[in-house]
Amino acid sequence: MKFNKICILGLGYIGLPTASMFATHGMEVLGVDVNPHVIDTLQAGQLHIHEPGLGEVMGQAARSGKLRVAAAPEAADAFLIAVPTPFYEHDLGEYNGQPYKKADMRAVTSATQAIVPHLRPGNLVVLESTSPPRTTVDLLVPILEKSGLKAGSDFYVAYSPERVLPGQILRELVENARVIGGITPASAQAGCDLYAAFVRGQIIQTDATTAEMVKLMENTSRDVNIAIANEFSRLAERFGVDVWEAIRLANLHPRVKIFSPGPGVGGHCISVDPWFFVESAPELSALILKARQVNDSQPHWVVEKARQALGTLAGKKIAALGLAYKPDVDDLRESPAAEAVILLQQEGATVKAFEPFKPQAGLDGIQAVATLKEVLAEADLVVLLVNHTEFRALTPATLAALTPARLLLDTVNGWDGQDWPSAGFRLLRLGDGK
Ligand code: SAJ
Repeated sequence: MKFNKICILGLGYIGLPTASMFATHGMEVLGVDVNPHVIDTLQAGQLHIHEPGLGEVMGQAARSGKLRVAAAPEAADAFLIAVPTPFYEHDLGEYNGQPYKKADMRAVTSATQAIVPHLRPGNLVVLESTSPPRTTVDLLVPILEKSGLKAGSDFYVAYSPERVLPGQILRELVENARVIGGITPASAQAGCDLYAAFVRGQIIQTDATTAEMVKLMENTSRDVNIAIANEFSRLAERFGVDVWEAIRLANLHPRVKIFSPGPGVGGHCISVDPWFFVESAPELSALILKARQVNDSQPHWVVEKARQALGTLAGKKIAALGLAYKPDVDDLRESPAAEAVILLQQEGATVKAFEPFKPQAGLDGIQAVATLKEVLAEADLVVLLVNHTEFRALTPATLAALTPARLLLDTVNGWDGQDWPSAGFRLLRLGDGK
């Protein structure tokens, strides 16, 4: 199949790079977003998100006239949905007395509804948003068929998960293998024809529900692996072992790959997607639920470590290094670092935080300062919450000159291997029972 014009709904971390890619590979692309701020920013030639290299590709796409942005869709050959699928913050489900989070599919529903008036015979609709199993067949298809057309015979429908790593999106969009699940084999083939425009990795065809499950399995297995690393770190502290040393030694085994413990699991993917399994079949997802609980409780573990270090948290001044959900990104969504800061404050500490990738971060209830100097100026304890390159590079001498604190809590193993005691510091590391 040949596609000349495509319409991409949702211009976030996935939709915008994807739109720019199609546009720089010869297609006419209309990018759609319901947020007027996003449209205004993009129309002014600016970006509303930070992703290395995106500014150049988008600029190139816009200058060529192939990429336009608008608030509503238009007729096209293919429609691609890349809107967020968060969970409801307060509307929890319950199974056997255990609460679980439920997917908020409102953005997918309304994006699909917005396509209906423009749907023509021969069109392709692709869902990219991470979604609970069976969303394509049970949610998308019935809405699209309100057009009077029959899915699978009059038009094609496919699910294709995005699997790119924030920070490396542009490279991974091109190089990663792409799974395309069609509601019919012809739908999968249409999806392959579309993505072949720029994907250089393998393109594999399957059915829509398998493709949905593949995506959820990838992120869920990562979450479960991180949970066991976090549990190992607690066990190591109990038994007087340094978990980082133990993990390094265990990973010498050719078939063992233990992940890294840390202050918890954040971001918009790994901490969210496993809930889609739990919600869809709680009676079959006991391990997945437990892993979520372990990872979600990890910021509390950080607070306990801080309490042990200081005796009491009440009235203590704490400098928190990092608010992002992981190293060297500016994304603060579901960040365990931010959660740890809030919890420390609830225990009576006065916390200042510094996030170098978003120095003006305005997070509710968090006092974020704009410089490293400022965050360190008055502190009893310095907590390293995100393993940013910039923080890892700090030497004992530099830190000693910037802060009166002589107590350090490293939750990400960023400061191991330096001679902290000779600069007068006591270094505590999460997972280090020695
Ligand atoms: N983390 C640990 N220990 C580890 C690895 C990660 O605590 O050993 C934490 C990170 O600090 C972070 C969280 O987990 O808080 C998630 O980070 P991540 O780098 O594991 O993943 P994401 O959320 O940035 O991106 C993931 C990727 N999925 C997989 O690697 C299976 C990416 O390929 C997906 O495209 C993305 O989710 C997504 O959009 O679903």
